[in-house]
Amino acid sequence: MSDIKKIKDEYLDKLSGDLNIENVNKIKTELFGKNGTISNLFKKLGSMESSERKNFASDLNLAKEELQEKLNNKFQEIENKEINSKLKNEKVDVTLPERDINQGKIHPVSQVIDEISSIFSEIGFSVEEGPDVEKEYYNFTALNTPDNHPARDMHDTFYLDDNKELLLRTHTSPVQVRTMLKGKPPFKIIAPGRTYRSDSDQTHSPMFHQVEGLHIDKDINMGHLKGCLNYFIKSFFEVDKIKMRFRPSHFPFTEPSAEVDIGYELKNGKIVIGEGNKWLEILGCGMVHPNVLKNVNVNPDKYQGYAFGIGIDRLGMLKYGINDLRAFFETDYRWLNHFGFDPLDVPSNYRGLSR
Ligand code: 2NM
Repeated sequence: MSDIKKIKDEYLDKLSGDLNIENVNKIKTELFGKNGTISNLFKKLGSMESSERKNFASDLNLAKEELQEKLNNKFQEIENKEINSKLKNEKVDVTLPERDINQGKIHPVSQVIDEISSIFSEIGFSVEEGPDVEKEYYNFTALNTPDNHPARDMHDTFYLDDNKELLLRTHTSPVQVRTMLKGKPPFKIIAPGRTYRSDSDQTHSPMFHQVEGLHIDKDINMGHLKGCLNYFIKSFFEVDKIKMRFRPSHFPFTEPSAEVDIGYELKNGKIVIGEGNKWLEILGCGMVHPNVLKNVNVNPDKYQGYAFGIGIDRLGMLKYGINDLRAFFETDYRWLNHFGFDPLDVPSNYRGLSR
């Protein structure tokens, strides 16, 4: 028997056994690898007499084809076996109970910030953000609130160092300061975000949320302020008409300054915004003080405008009938499930802001 036939029979026999994928791969290498038995026989062809070569080459090619076919069949056989055993063992048990799906909820504060941002962007305001940890200068001094100013005590500031140079911002006004310092007028922005004051009771949380607005341009006056706020309040509370009054007030960064109340009435113990003869204070505002404009390199003889500050948490409580501020920040899932918003729920007044 020729060498070729012996080798062929030996390997066909080997490949008939019960093999796994590693065994077959090993045999493949033994035969057809760089130094494989068949590969080496092909190398011999070059040094053979032509008379001998013809038969040898023919036998070798036939053996090669036969062995390759056997190898392929073996690979296929093993693969089929695996698939069949998977099909047998990995059945889906349709009688198992379904898994719980935990759909998250959007916190009322996030919801209200989205609503406010949508409303103001409709009338040309863009949204700006800044750091929670602020420099004393941006939070107070630039806002016409010098070192000895009594308004500083009013804010119950959390200072972060002994020199009182770093603090947790007490309002989002420093965002307006930063925006004006890095740009040129006109400015038409709102700044929503977290704010901090050392104050804690049923209606005050040491961390709370504010949105402040700023509109600076040539010839902006208090009429624009009234129109803007009137539009915002109606839009936010989804009413056609609103009762609104401006009470004189004082802020270091505005002159004149005012606090705004809106009319409401109690119906079955619930607050109804709009008509009624009761007043609810909801925001502070005014015309930006010329000193503030000078501090941010805006010429107050050319440019002026209004600013306002609104407490977001209270606004959300009013709109969605939530009565305890502290529950907002207790991260109680039962509360969030009740008062939170479905991420896929698109409200009828949705204005296309994506989160
Ligand atoms: C308020 C009330 C009145 C205010 C002022 C500024 C700035 F930076 F332009 F001077 N931002 N926000 C402002 C004015 C805030 O909150 C009750």
